[in-house]
Amino acid sequence: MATETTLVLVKPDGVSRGLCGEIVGRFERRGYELRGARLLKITRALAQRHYAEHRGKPFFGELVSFITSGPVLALAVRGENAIDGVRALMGATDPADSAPGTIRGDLATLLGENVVHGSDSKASAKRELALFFPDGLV
Ligand code: DAT
Ligand code: MG
Repeated sequence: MATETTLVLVKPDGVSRGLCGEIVGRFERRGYELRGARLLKITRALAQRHYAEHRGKPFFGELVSFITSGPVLALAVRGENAIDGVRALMGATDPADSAPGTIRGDLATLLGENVVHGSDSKASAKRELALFFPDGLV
């Protein structure tokens, strides 16, 4: 176990539904610390870089369209074992499989509109934090 920082995005559906406070509150109540926060509209170029691992998959176009459809809230979230811990609070990728009590299990029903993104490994967190917080201060 170690102190880690991870990237969270409240996706456009979460921002437009007014869920930022609810989602940030869950991370804060668990004991994680906010180290950075930015509300921004992602460009197509940034979306394609962020989701580079999914390039070529059938849903890639939809994914890029959705994540660029409105503002997102990008968060740098820090704490003990934060990368896996944040993913656990988020729940399974498909809200149909997300347990009640998780963010997706409580707040989403659709795979394509699943409210949050969280980095899935140390390497992803480093890469994704650099995309959204390029000044390196988080
Ligand atoms: P996660 O967001 O849990 O890390 P992922 O990285 O596998 O999941 O996929 C990124 C996003 O792409 C996911 O949040 C929702 C969407 N997605 C994943 N698989 C999909 C599929 N089979 N059809 C449509 N959208 C999908
Ligand atoms: Mg992922």
